[in-house]
Amino acid sequence: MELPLSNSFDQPATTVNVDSLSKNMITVDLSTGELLGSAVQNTVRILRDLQGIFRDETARLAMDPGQPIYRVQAFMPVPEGREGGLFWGTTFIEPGMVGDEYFMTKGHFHADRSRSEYYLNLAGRGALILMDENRKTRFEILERGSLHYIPPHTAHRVSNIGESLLSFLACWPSDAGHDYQTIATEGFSARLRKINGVPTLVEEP
Ligand code: S6P
Ligand code: ZN
Repeated sequence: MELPLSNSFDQPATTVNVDSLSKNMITVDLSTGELLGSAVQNTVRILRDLQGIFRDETARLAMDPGQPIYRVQAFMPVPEGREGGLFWGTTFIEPGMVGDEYFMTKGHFHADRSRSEYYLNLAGRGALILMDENRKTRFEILERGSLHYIPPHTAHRVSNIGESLLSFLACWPSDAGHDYQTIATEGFSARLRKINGVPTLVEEP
């Protein structure tokens, strides 16, 4: 069967055999968020990769450096940096603690500060920590089905505050880019810590 469809996402439409469509097809397992398809890119972050992220470096160094912390899948149908496209991804964060902090992502501003993003939580319980450019920090609870809009000019990171794997879907502009350096040097103004068993946002001194 012949269909007028593109077999490359940023090329003009051509006629392709329907059998080849499956090569570019992405599916989402709606119970876990797992993206399936040959175009999916995978990144894994283990504890060794997260030097300087957690408050208690002594606690981090006492743990297995190979401990998986989080994994990101991304579908990027146009080159990163190109205006007008959209990327799609799933992040999976393991349950666990480093000292009194939950396993969490590195966190970033978008390199183009005007770019926003959506998160949709699928499984587990988390906290989306948001910091504006005046360093005002707040958090939103992620639970199954919760949708989160990350406004422009807002750094974002996610902590797994539950006992099971956390997974959430994300959609962001292809020209957003990632500024990790600002967080690496200045951090967030507050950290989400487990205090008397409760996730509590604590201002940094
Ligand atoms: C991309 C989006 C997510 C994160 C992912 C990991 O803009 O916000 O896909 O990349 O949750 O976090 P991080 O801070 O290590 O990129
Ligand atoms: Zn982002």
